[in-house]
Amino acid sequence: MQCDRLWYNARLMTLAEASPGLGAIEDGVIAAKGGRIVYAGPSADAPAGLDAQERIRLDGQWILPGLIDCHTHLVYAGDRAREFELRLAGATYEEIARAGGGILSTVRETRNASEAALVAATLPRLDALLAEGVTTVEIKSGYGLDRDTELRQLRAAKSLARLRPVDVRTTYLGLHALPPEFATDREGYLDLVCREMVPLVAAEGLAESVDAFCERIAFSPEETERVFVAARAAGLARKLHADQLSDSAGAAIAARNGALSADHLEYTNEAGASAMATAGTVAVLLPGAFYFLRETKAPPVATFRRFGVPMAVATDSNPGSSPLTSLLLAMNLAATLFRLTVDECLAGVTREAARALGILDQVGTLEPGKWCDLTIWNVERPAELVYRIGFNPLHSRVWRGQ
Ligand code: DI6
Ligand code: FE
Repeated sequence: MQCDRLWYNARLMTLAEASPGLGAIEDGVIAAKGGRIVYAGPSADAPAGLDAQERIRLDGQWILPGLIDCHTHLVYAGDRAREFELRLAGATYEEIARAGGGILSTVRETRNASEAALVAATLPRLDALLAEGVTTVEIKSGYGLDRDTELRQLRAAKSLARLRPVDVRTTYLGLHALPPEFATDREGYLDLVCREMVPLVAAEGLAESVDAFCERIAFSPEETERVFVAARAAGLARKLHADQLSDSAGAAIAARNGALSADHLEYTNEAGASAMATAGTVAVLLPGAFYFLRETKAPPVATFRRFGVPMAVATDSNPGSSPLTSLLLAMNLAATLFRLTVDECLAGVTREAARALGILDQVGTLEPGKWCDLTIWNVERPAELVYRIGFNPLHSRVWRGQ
């Protein structure tokens, strides 16, 4: 079989579910044609006559699937360094939010930014992720909260995929905070989001999913259900910021609404974890926010394991609670702070992150038929990717076979 490109003399972590562990293969080969994987396995089992226009000999480097950051708020204007200083001086995240700072301060700056300005502000953050091997990134809106700015944020996010070799999955996060012009009219804002915005972003193809911040400082379980009903009617997937700062029954709401994922989950209870397992809802763990807000209650990882809830790891990159643009560091934090195993971390930024975005049939593992998105690492053991702090051993990154 004649292919476009072939990597050999490599070690592979395929992450294929049928394989034991993470599917490690010594002396492996990957071949790509038309951007897709046509073979990934031991060189001894490669189909006879497998050849390629370009043959790349590696030096025993490890090849993993391209990394997937499945929860970010990458597109915004300004920063919140001043709030960071206030928190260092003793103010809490919730106090700052209730005083009109927090998310709403980023909303003010984002409303004043053009689409070009948003793209320009985001590119350095995106490039930081790509430099560590990210090949798919999810990006949420939620810093506009009015019609035009939310659309602008989503368009800016989509346009990043035309500027860089990366797949961008977008999520409409209308229920992130109550915008000031609706401060005395929650019902009016819920109507705008559920009746106008959700159908609009679906019709314009600007988002694949709908998310909400279900929290006592944000939106209630009932309000969350309403936006989920609208999302389902519009044919959009559901995701949820759930149980981050308090137990709001978010995990159960996400599960009940067939959400792809419930994210954060520090305060999730056992019933919520059980419901997630039954629904197949992925637990997206965000240790960057836990660390940066100096939270003390870690998500119930042992309970997720016991019920068989799949776990992903993401940066939650955002200006307020997780100004983090390193998925490698997110893995280290997940291991150190949440006690995830190395294998759970590596699966959490590949296969399980793909599952959390509903694209596991396309990416997330090294298997024939999937996009050939690869990361090639200068490490002796893949555990080094989780173990090191602030060191990037990426040898090269392949997106769609290139
Ligand atoms: N939870 C978070 O951690 C971020 N959004 C959310 O719903 C924080 C966003 C911010 O503070 O700007
Ligand atoms: Fe978030």
